Amino acid sequence: MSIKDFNTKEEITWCPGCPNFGILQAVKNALSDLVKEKRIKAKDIAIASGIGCHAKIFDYLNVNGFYGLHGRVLPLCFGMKIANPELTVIGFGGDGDTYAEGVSHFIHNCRYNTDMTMLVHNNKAFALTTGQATPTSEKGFVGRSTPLGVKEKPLNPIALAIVNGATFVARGYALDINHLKGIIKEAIKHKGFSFIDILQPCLVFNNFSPYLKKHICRLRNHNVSDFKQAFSKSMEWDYSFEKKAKIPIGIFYKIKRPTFEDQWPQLKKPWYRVKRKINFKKTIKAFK
Ligand SMILES: Cc1ncc(C[n+]2csc(CCOP(=O)(O)OP(=O)(O)O)c2C)c(N)n1
Repeated sequence: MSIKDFNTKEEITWCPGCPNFGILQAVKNALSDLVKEKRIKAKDIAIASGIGCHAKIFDYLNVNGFYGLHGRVLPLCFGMKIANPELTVIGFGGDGDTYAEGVSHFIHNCRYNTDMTMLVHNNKAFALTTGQATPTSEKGFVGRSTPLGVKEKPLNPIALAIVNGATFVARGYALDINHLKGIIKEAIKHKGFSFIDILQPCLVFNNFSPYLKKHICRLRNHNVSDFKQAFSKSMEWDYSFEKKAKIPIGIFYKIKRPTFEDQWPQLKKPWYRVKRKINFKKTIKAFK
């Protein structure tokens, strides 16, 4: 399947130049590669999205899936994977979606370690609703809900994921498409819960690309299976805009741990392939 085959006919309504285009391209490139390399089957890809600018990606990718509710990407992904463990499940959330409304799902899915991938388009703002602060907004961020500026410390999703048991944790940059494609491929190939926080400045409501250009660096000489090293690297940037900060991108943590589905005998049998005959008459009678 070529990259073009992942296109849909939908008109793309992101703002011109939005870094979400970079994420879309990186995802299409990664999926096309993985299909060609026979690592995944296109028909088995199932995506889920939240609600927000990020979620429009659902309409722009020619794959199966479920356009979800705000904050509920992960329960959908979890359900799809448990219903059919043969699927390649990928979730797309916003930072508001995942770290505000959906933060409890995020923490628990790190613990569960179901074999699926979560991509967060992190623009440090609720963008579709015109720029309110999210948990990853920097201290001082002035938006529609915070005219006096955010007073709290930002949440660090990389550290949160590592501490709570995610087995693949990475950070990418939406405008570094090739690098991001590489991380997405590794995340999908990983057996377990893989999570990528993708920095995606919003050109209208929170354009921090000039800051990123100065501070982003690649993770090098880093042992991805060392918990302490991964955690310490995750703390190098606290999502604020400090002048001296360095923002590492790449894979922070990658380990093997039994997946949720591997530990349930019921899910090991291919019960999901059994064709069941539903007796509608009996079912309707039961509800009368
Ligand atoms: C339960 C619920 N709460 C609030 C909303 C309103 N809402 C729709 S989109 C959105 C902002 C989404 O922000 P984010 O998840 O960061 O994604 P982005 O638009 O930045 O990509 C909000 C608050 C909603 N649709 N459902």
